[in-house]
Amino acid sequence: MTKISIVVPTYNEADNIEALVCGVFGLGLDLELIIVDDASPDGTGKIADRLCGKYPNLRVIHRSERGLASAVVEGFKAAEGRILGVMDADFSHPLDAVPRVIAPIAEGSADVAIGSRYIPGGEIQGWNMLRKITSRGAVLLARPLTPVKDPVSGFIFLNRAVLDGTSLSPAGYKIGLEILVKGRYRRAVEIPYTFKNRDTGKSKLNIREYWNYIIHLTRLYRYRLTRLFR
Ligand SMILES: Nc1nc2c(ncn2[C@@H]2O[C@H](COP(=O)(O)OP(=O)(O)O)[C@@H](O)[C@H]2O)c(=O)[nH]1
Ligand SMILES: [Mg+2]
Repeated sequence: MTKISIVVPTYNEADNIEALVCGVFGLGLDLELIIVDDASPDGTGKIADRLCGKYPNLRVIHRSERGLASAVVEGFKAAEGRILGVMDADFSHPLDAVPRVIAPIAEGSADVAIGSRYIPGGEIQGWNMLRKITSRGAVLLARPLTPVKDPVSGFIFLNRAVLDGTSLSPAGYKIGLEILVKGRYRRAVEIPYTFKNRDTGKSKLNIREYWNYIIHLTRLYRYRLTRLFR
């Protein structure tokens, strides 16, 4: 079986982390799980450390700075798997969708597989209208960068070779978009899934992250343009 490294960024996920770790290992896949915690005040990092005694394939990286996407980059650097992936800690990316998103990479039919809410069969449950509109707006702003319908997805798997020779420097949340723009891949596929808004804990998405997204987009457009005219 191909070894898979799943990176889960966490900030204040004390209510979710144990169930998530248990659920991921319960999938029965050959995987390592890397939690990257940014000094969560609610003790998520400590809970994760404790779980390492129970799950030999669990590792925890502790950082002192904040940033979802940069935490994932840190996790990828430590990862040993041939397949890399990222998912949230709050069960918004359902466990039963994980094998479906990994499948195209494991089978070799794609280099990047994106869990997608914006293709037929995909759905979002539990978001208010404002959140739905801002997400659609974020997708529109990224449209010229990639044909992928859900480029702001945080549920994504890839061959580690996709990152060879790349230098990832995402600002904010959108690790998937960073990979889609800078990664080296021939085929990216989207796998529909139902995003379920979290039941416990709070979203960390705030106005600052909207601003980070604009900064991130600016960098990615500049990156794309400099390569276009080289
Ligand atoms: N390491 C790290 N993880 C973060 C940070 N912000 C959010 N996360 C994690 O990233 C995932 C998605 O965040 P969430 O707040 O649920 O965002 P939403 O689903 O877009 O509302 C969750 O697992 C969070 O714990 C951060 O600054 N650092
Ligand atoms: Mg969430």
